[in-house]
Amino acid sequence: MTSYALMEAGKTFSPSLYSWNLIFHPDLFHAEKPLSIVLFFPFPFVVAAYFKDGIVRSLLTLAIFYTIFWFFSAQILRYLVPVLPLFCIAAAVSVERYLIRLSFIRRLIDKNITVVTVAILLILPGWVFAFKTVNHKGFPPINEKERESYLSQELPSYKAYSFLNSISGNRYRLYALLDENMAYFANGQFIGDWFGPGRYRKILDKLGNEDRLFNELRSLGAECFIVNICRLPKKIQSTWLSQKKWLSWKYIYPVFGGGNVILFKITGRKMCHQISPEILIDTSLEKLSLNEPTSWKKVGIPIVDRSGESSADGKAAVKCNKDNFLKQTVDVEQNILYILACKAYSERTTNKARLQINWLDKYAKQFELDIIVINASAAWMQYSNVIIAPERAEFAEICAGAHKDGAIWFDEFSFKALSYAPCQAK
Ligand SMILES: [Ca+2]
Repeated sequence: MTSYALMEAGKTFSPSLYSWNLIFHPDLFHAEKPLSIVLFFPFPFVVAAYFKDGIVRSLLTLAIFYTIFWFFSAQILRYLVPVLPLFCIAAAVSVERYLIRLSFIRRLIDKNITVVTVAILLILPGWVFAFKTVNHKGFPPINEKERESYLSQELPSYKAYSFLNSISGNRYRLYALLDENMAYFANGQFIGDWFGPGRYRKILDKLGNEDRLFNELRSLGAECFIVNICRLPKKIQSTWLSQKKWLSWKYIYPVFGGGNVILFKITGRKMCHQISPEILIDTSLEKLSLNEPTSWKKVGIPIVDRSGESSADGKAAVKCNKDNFLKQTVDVEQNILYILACKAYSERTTNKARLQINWLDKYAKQFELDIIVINASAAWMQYSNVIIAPERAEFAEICAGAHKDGAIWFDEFSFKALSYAPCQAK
């Protein structure tokens, strides 16, 4: 629903700026879908009618009170939708009062062609949006296989719920942190929202302390715990990815990772983890031939610096963007958890690093991928995440680049298998 960054949109209040942003910058209000541009055009008529027409004034006063309430609560576009009909009626009355009563306009609307043209113009933005959506995403899925694929692509955490449903059916009680929109896909009981007994605030401040987190989750009756890492507040996300405190937890341990989501099981039995030897070759990019890492494959022309001035370890590091990066292919076992780690920094902190694993089948053909997007720091920092190798995976192609624009420096990669078993009494 909301996020800590969300209130940024509402620091200053200007009705005209707000109307403009609501229509033309809906992303500021976490809009799932944009509002029609048609809503913007009656604005001058509505303002004029407000001072002269009792009906418009009544409708708009109600709409304004609701909008003020919305402004000081969660500024999410869909929460404003209930008041839009009031605005639409006020807009229709205003346009009728001040536009249609003009004689030359009245002469125009007496013609059928005018009515049809206006009707088409009113519905056109919706059709343009639908056309763009289908053009970009294709038609909706029509069978179970297509549905799974579509949801996995559209919803970063969908695979975690699919995994949980497959191993536990509907016999689980899950606490999902920052993932409230996925409640529909959980077959078991689902807890976690911005408000109420399972509100996020109670959990977010306990992520650094397993005992407190365990007690809180258990008091809610949770048996599983999902963390949507990409929606964590920036500071908490940075600490989560760089310190990986969850790795030392004994009673909350990961069983699934992927798409920036980790699914943990909560148990009363103490669990210990085991980490395999390093799987990647030349993790620090030091083995060079003609200034190119010999164990990594280049895509495009990433910049390899071997002066030692840009490296986190040894002499060499690589600067990548979204088109120019390194990748390395390694053997994996399906349904095994892996920890992927690297050190990264960016000269601009607005840049985002992108760790990507392409999963390849036995024919070395890619059939799935996992992407981890990291807010880059201005200094070298280690980032790590846990990912499960999907069924059919025989190889993993580890890629490191920039997410969208910008460039990221990388060094010290790591890819190791992770497993858990009950701790043995000493
Ligand atoms: Ca290095």
